[in-house]
Parts: sequence; C-alpha cells; structure tokens
Amino acid sequence: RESQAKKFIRQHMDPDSYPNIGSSYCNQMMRRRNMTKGRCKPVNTFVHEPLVDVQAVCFQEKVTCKDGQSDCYQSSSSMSITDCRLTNGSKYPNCAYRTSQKKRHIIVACNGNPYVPVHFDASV
Ligand code: PAP
Repeated sequence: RESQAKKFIRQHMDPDSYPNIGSSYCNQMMRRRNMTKGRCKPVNTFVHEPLVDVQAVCFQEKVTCKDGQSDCYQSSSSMSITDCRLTNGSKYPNCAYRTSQKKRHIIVACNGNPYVPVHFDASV
C-alpha cells in the first residue's frame, strides 16, 4: 500500500511546473496524479517548492489543524502554490477544476519517523 508520505508527494508536490501554469493545469494534474478516480476530489493544493523545503515545515511553527488535531505546522516563508477547486457544474467522470495560483504560508500535518508531511491542511 502507498505510504502516507508518498501519498502526500503524489497529491501535493509539484516543484518543477512553476511558473508555467496555465488555466488547464488543475484539469491535467488532478487526473495525472490519480485524484479523479472513483470520484472527483473536490479541493486540492499543489506546492511549487523543493521537497526539502516542504519537509522542513514539520519543524516550523506548530499550529492547530482544522480538525482540532495538534500535529500541524505553518511554513515560516510564503510558498508558491496552486489551488484546484472543482467547478459547480462538474459531473464525474468529467472532473473540471478552477486553477488559482497564490503565494501563501502553507499548513501541513506531519507524522511518522522520519517526521514528514502527510496531509495538506490549509494556506494562509
Ligand atoms: P489531504 O488531506 O492531504 O488532501 P487525504 O488523502 O485526505 O489528503 O489525507 C492524507 C492523510 O492524512 C490521510 O491518511 P490516510 O491516507 O492514511 O487515510 C488522513 O487521514 C491524514 N490526516 C488528515 N488530517 C490529519 C492530521 N491532522 N494529522 C495527521 N494526519 C492527518
């Protein structure tokens, strides 16, 4: 089975695309990264920074996660991200996404040994 760490990388890491991100980025990437199988994942964020910089967030400012858990961390630097949000009229299996590029501080949940990101919680 896919580890939580590998799942985070598949769902959230894309260090090399930036700054060449067009309006069809999310439609392509959500499919390519297997988030449109069985259902359309409604919201997902890709981070365009080196993996080591995203892994380092697990040792930055500790914050409360949206679900109340205490294992979330906020990046000290703002990062280049792309938010993908399913459009209102989108019907499975035709998953259509709105692509929005941002510079934000990311919040991730970390777990395991090594202690690495396993869940993308929010951006602020
Ligand atoms: P996403 O939340 O990163 O978008 P999702 O696949 O929903 O992706 O969650 C990733 C994993 O992080 C899930 O574990 P699983 O793959 O073993 O099912 C989810 O349970 C886990 N997770 C969610 N919130 C937290 C949290 N606050 N702390 C630790 N793990 C969490």
